[in-house]
Amino acid sequence: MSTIEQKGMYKVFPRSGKNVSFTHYCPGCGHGIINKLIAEACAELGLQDRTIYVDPVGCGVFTYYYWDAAHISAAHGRASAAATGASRARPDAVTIAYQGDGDLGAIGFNNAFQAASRGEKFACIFVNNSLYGMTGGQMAPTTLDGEKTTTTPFGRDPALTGYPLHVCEVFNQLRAPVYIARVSVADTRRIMQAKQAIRKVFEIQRDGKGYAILEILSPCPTNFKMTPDKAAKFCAEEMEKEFPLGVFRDNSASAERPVVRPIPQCATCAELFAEKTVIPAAVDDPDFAEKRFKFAGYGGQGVLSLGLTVAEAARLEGRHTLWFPSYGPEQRGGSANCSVVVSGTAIGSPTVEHPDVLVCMNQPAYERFVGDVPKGGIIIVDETVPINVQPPEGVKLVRWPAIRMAEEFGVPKAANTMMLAALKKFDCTGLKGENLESALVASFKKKPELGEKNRELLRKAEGRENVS
Ligand SMILES: Cc1ncc(C[n+]2csc(CCOP(=O)(O)OP(=O)(O)O)c2C)c(N)n1
Ligand code: SF4
Repeated sequence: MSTIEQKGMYKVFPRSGKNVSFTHYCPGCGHGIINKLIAEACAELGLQDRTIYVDPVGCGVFTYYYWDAAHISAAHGRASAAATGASRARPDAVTIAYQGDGDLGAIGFNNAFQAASRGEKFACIFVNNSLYGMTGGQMAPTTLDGEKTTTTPFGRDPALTGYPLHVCEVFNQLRAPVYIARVSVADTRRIMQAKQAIRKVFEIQRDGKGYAILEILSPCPTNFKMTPDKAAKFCAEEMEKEFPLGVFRDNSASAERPVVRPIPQCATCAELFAEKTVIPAAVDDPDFAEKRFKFAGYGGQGVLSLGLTVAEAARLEGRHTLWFPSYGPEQRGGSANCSVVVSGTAIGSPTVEHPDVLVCMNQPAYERFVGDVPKGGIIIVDETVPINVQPPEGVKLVRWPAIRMAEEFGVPKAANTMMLAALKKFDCTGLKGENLESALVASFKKKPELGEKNRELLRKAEGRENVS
């Protein structure tokens, strides 16, 4: 790719701490040409301010350094899933998923195929260079019969590894896609055709018409182990025998704008959306010191709802707050934890690596997180947990009889309410006690009698003395 300034691209690419004006692609790589064509089409159509590129893992990974528009980096194979989310959240955006043939054809095939089947409103630009370029040239689903790769050193043998995958032809079995085509960048004539097709998929997205996929045959001289001209020839001659160029479907002229998708109406969502109207905005208060919490135990011990109660109390108080659950694979008995952040200003990340307050309901949870608590922090641990690992210096440890008290009160399931009592008693949250109580009661809104019962138990537990 030349160093001449290109439309739709940044002027310099700040890679590896340097400002350079060339890309990372190998000489003769099709990605470089395709990147330029995409950037030009986007800029020429005046769509830069509306475009969201979803970048892959593969040799195309650095497109966020090159294309001047919004970007999301997806995990390997997940660009179509991320593009689904982006285009649903921003229906008026022009969303472009850029994917290699390993990315889309192998690990990401199902989510790409299902997105196409649902007719998501984005375009997939699918770069087929017949192998895994970034990782050193292994076989991909698109590798040709007899093609040598690092994992098929004697040539791909269909008896062993099957036949090349024809993505356009397979997607052409689906009803929803509006446009399906295959082009190439092997020579100038083909590049000009590719440019037209790329413009077309941008136009389809600009006009909100639905799903489009454009496969682009692309040379990879490095892993073909060929000079750029020989690699381009291989792409034009050998790859096209297996993957003929052409437009498989073009319904763009007749396609209507897809209907706006309704908000999902399962009971929980309906409740959340209904509530949304009454949630007051958080009030900025830079004097309120941010607090980070981790609540951990087994699934079924109520640690997730305990965290949610603290977050809800923060919300009632007009604080910024986030609750972030993490589940083990089991519904009951597996490990579970959640992170809660309460802040006087907007919160950047919901993850909590160093909790100021750690609440542990069991030994594995304690041993997993004890070392993460910083100086000045507090750990509240159920008294049944043996303390085989000492907390870091300057961290206060409270052993609290949550499980025992809940049993004594005749409500064993209320051990999490007992923990809330400890948080209130030792003033760990920085939140008003009345808000903690209200949040607790609100968490039982489907069973109001339990809400009041838990408030009563909370007050009883809070009055508990002789805690080690
Ligand atoms: C989940 C996951 N699995 C595997 C990898 C390793 N990996 C990185 S890129 C890649 C394949 C890239 O090939 P392709 O999608 O064809 O793109 P190209 O590099 O050829 O443009 C693989 C397997 C990864 N990063 N993440
Ligand atoms: S390895 Fe292949 S696909 Fe990757 S940048 Fe080099 S030529 Fe392009």
